[in-house]
Amino acid sequence: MKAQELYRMVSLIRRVELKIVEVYPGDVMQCPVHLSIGQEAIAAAVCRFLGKNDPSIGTHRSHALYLAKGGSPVGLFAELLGRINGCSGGYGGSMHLVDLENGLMGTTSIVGGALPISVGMAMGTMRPRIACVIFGDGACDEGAFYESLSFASLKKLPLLFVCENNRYSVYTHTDQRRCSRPLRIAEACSVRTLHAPIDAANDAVTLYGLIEGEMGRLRSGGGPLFIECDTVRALDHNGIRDDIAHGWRPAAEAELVKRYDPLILTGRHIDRETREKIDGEIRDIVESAYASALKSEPLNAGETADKALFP
Ligand SMILES: Cc1ncc(C[n+]2csc(CCOP(=O)(O)OP(=O)(O)O)c2C)c(N)n1
Ligand SMILES: [Mg+2]
Repeated sequence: MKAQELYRMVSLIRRVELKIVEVYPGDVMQCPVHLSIGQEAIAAAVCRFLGKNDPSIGTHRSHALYLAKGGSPVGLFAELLGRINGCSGGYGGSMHLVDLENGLMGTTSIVGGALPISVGMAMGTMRPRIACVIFGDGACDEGAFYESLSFASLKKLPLLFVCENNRYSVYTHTDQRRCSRPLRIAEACSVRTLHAPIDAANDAVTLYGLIEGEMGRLRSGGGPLFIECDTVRALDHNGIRDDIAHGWRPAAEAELVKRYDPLILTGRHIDRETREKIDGEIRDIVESAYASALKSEPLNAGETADKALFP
């Protein structure tokens, strides 16, 4: 049952992202998009451990987090289309998703910016609730990363750090940067760590099993947990192009994308018939969500968020 639910979420994230890929060339979405294709299993598995009352925050690449936290596909599509029933009222776009009802406090495009905010969220969180932040390897090049780990460790905060290590900050590989294995910094700050190599991190069922044993300690005041998930980005840093085919990342990356496809790895835990049934249901959900988002009213041209929210 758990495997089916995890597969359903990976399938939902993939299908939503593919819908964006399909419609984006028509210029209907006026915001940049950073797609999660290739990395879907991480949010899917992590968010199974989070309830609506566990505040969470993400980055510029957070469609997967929004959906896995329970956000509606209509709210996401409408946000990208700049419609008033978007999850952020149509003002935020892809990088600024909010869903307070489900405990998604926001997502931010400032690399590393979510980390200190998550520390504040954890400070205001009462046991057994926890806070969670999902961020990329690029955030580990920021000073705020060190400060957040250090403070969370010192105060034994109930904070789940999840690093999606796709080894790239835009097109710069971790080999050319300061920190290729972020969990070492967490270890240096006496934060408990867990490493998910790509075959585990891109398989939601395996990743779920890896994390499961750690959640009791985290929820009962044992201090923060840092999970580093190795993964691979399937498409361009930003937008819908295939940057590997354009030569912006080495061809070997395409091999990783193929070999560690989260939909295939997670799908191996259930039978083909069930997989096809789930995929069919998800296809219908996503198509009708997009159609419904398209019917939502657009924002008034020229109106600013402050005027709309605080008239
Ligand atoms: C403080 C800051 N510096 C630079 C940027 C430009 N920028 C946007 S995304 C990005 C790369 C982020 O890489 P990573 O954190 O690994 O996330 P990924 O895109 O790989 O998911 C950069 C440098 C930014 N948004 N904020
Ligand atoms: Mg990265």
